[in-house]
Amino acid sequence: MVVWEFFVNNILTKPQYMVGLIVLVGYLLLRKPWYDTVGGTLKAIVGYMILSTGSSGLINTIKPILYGLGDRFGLQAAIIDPYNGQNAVQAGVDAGNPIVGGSAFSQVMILMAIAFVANLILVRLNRITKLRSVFTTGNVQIQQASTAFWLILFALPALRGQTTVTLIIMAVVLGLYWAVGTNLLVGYAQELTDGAGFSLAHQQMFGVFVSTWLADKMGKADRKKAEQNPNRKQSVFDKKLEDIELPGWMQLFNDNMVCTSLLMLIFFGVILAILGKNYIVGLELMKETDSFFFYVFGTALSFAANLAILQLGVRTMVAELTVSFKGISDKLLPSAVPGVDCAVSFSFGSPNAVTVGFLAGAIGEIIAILVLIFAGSPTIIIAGFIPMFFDNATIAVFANSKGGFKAAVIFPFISGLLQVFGSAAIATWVGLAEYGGYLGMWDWAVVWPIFTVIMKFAGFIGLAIVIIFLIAIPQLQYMKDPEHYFLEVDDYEEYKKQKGIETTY
Ligand code: ASC
Repeated sequence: MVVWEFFVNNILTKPQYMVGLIVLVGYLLLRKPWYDTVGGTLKAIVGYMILSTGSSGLINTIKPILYGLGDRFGLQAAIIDPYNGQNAVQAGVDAGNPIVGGSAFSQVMILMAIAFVANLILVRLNRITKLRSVFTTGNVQIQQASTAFWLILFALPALRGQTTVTLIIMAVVLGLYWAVGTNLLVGYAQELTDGAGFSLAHQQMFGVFVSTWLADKMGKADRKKAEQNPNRKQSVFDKKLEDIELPGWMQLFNDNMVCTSLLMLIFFGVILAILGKNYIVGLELMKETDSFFFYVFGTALSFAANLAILQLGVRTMVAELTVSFKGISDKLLPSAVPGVDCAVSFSFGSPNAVTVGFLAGAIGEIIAILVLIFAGSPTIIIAGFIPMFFDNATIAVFANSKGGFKAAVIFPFISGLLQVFGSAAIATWVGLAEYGGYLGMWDWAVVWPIFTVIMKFAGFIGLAIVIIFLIAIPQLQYMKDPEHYFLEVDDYEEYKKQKGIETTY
């Protein structure tokens, strides 16, 4: 128990060390010289730390501004943000809310650990389960374990007053969600990264899958139309963002750093103008004597700076992870890839997709929040930065790779609506809104609420339906192309050759 607790607290929940451990074990299994092993492990950890520095830089700069928007207008609202969501569950547990009455938050940690083991076992048995990816992003696993704990106990009161059996039942659902979600994106991630050998393990895996699938249909329909009518000029919106060549002065936007800076200047310029200098000074984000213009300018440009830091971290880490995971997939987990943070995708595809997705998602969220306010919803939502940015940018990167600019706008926009409406509904229904926050990311605003409804109304039959649904997904993926299903992760070059796929990036 002591060793296990040490592992959970220091490694499993700290993705930088989890990735470091994976790289270390991978290189040891590959029997690399000790200096390569040490060097690679350190680089992977440092790479992850750089990624986190960029991501925290973004979060810490923008978070107070978005919260300020709700506060400025005196809204009593639930914040959608994974950390607030986790705190809300903890507050509910501490307050002895009847849904989780008698539980201690430490049970959430045990749930997370058992679910992680369930994920490993499911992938180890992948000739039967067809699951090819392990969830390694511990920071989001705690948030998800907390929310799943609450939702399942809400839906199935018979499980309250938990025993070990209860935790195991929950862990099966959560471990399946992790394994199935990250497996869903193996194909799209391999395509986007030209076989870098990882998938996403985050909070919008189903969201990215559905959006990319629809974007693919859209892209194919556009290409068909173009073939049928060769004279038709392709619109800018049909093109992939990286293929758009802007004329004259608009070339400015071709450079990602410049494009991000300019668009953020407009976006934050508007928000900060609404908040006003006095309010920002009151939040102690700037001094009275500082120039407001430079505060706005600095905030907007720091977005581009932090994004560049994040991307450097990704490149540093991914290079090591790709090579070393071969050791693990040769010896321990055949035909498997690691599932990593969604931000890793920001270094692939079009960098401008990140910015476009964020803005389109933000507009969707703002519209949805206004609808809630005007419709007199019992729960108003305050948009947190993490769902607004990380979900929508990731969806845009993948959607753009299939359906171009149009898809990179439409799917994050829809995501923004779903995040707000889905979260408002579920957080009110299950009582988490009362504690001020909800996880709010795509899968937790759409997929888990659906699971919760099914389990609430069909009881244990509902639980069985959810489990069977999850188990069936990878089987359906496998049935589509049994011959190449595992080759896609075992040897991507050979896979491409056999499938006649050209390298796109
Ligand atoms: C999350 C979460 C974070 C960020 C990070 C993005 O959901 O909890 O800290 O997204 O993982 O890189």
